[in-house]
Formats: sequence, C-alpha cells, structure tokens
Amino acid sequence: MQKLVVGALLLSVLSGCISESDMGEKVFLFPQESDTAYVSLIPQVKKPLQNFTLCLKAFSDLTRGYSLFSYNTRTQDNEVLLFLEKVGEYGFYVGNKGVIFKVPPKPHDPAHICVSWESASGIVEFWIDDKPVGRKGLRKDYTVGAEAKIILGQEQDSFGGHFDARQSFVGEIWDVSLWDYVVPLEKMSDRCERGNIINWQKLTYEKSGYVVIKPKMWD
Ligand SMILES: *[C@@H]1O[C@H](CO)[C@@H](O)[C@H](O)[C@H]1NC(C)=O
Ligand SMILES: [Ca+2]
Repeated sequence: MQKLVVGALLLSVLSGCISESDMGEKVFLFPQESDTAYVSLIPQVKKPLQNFTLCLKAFSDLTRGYSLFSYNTRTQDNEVLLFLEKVGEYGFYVGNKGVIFKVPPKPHDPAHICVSWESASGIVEFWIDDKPVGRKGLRKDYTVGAEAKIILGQEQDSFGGHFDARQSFVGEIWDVSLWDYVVPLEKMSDRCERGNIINWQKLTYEKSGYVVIKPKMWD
C-alpha cells in the first residue's frame, strides 16, 4: 500500500500535476469575520489515523488567533487542530492536547504549513515554507478517530458546531492535503501535494455562509 502511494506521488510529479477538478487552481476566500462561514471537507476515505501528514497554504493579515484546520469527532473536541495562537505562534493539537511552534512572524505573506504526527513516538514535525521549525511530542500511542467533521474557516467546540467569530479565519486557504502516513517533508514538492485522505485536485466539500471560491493569487 505504502509503495503504491509513493508510486502515485512519483507519477504525479512526472505527469506535471494536471488538475483534475475545479479546486485545483482555486482557493476558499473567507472575506469577513463571522461565526457562520465555513467549508466542511469530506475525506476520500474514513479511517482511524495512527500516522498522518497535513499540509495547507493560507494567507491572512489577522493579528488575533484563528483556526486553520479543525477536525472533531463526536467524542473529542480538537481531535486534530491547527490553530494560530498569535502572530508567529502555531498551536497543533491531537486528541485535545497541544504543542506550540514559534516561527518568525511574517504577517503579509502566505504561509505554507506542513505538519506530521506519528502515534508510535508521538512526534509532531512542523514545517513552514519548506523549512523545518521543530519536533515535539504529544499523545504517544493515541489513535485519531475516523468519524470526523473537518472544518476550514471556524474552530469547532462540538461535532460540526459551536463556532466563535473571534476564532474564525479571515483570508484565503488553499492546497489542503491530508495523508494517512508520515510523508518525508524534506521531499515534499511544492506543487505536487495530493493527499490520499484529502486531495485538493479531487476535493469533496460543502460550503456554508459567506465563502467565495476564487482563482489562486499565490502559488
Ligand atoms: C504508523 O507508522 C508506524 C511507523 O512509525 C508503522 O509501524 C505503523 O504500521 C503505521 N500505522 C499504520 C496504521 O499505518
Ligand atoms: Ca475546539
């Protein structure tokens, strides 16, 4: 299985990453602060996760904290959560336990964020703009639940709800990918990211409230 996926990744590199659907060169734009605008991502497969890698790109000039990726199960808030705590400080949560990664603030550029987690060691590896920011540990031996609501634009405090406008995202998010294994991030090609759980080129989603789909302004 692992070999097949690596093969598929290689193939997509060789074939030059042809877009297969509408979101390929597009972004979700969250134009206003609200507690109603969000996008719910439907995973291609639902399975418990012992290892995963999440990548996304985002632009925002908010100076308060905001949610970038909120994955809740019925029984666990913040099952997986990527949250900007404040400018230059990212929080990453698994099973409602968090670690912080500090990065030099650069508020007016888009950020390319990749983070992986491995249950066997609990190690979280955090990358910004193709550079490692650090490794920390949390929730060793934990398994992330399969039945999840995956929300962009809002931070969930229940299964698919309890949003707070002060934690909402205002800006643009694109190229969201989720894999069910630890991708070697040093080999992550900027343009050929295709997760086997969430794949931007074959995205299934539901959007709600004031969310606009626009062409990418940045790669
Ligand atoms: C998770 O990764 C470990 C290696 O760290 C591997 O031994 C294990 O089989 C993986 N689990 C799954 C479900 O893929
Ligand atoms: Ca929450």
